[in-house]
Amino acid sequence: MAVEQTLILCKADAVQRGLVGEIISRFERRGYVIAAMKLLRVEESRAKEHYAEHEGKPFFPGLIAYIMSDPIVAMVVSGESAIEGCRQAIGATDPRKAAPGTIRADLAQTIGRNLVHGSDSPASAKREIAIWFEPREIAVRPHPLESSLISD
Ligand code: IDP
Ligand code: MG
Repeated sequence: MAVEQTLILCKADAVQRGLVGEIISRFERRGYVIAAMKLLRVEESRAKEHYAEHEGKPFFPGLIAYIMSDPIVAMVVSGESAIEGCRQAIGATDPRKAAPGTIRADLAQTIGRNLVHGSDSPASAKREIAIWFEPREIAVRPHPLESSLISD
């Protein structure tokens, strides 16, 4: 186990539907910490860089249009095994296949509007965090469990 950082995006539909607070809350309640966060409109070059692995797939143009259709909220979330843990909290790519209790199962309906992005590996997290944040924008914050152990 190790403290990891992962890149989370509340995609355009999450902002449009007013679900950003609900989504952040799910990560916080799980014990993860927001290390960086911003709301921004995505330009095409950054959208394509972020989703480079999907270039050429039939859904790629629609995916880029979706991510650019309204502002998004980008976050760095940290915690013990945060990369896998956040993916688990987000649920399967297709909301119809996602487990109940996950963000996508509880709040989304279709694969093309599945609300959230989460990095899928340490290499992806490193690459993706660098696309959205400068190092100085990422705060080092104590984790709740660590600080309670220290203060007790
Ligand atoms: P992930 O978001 O669960 O990691 P990926 O396979 O990396 O899923 O796909 C990236 C995003 O592309 C998905 O979250 C979804 O928004 C979109 N996407 C993936 N497959 C499809 C599809 O078959 N139709 C429409 N959109 C898709
Ligand atoms: Mg992915």
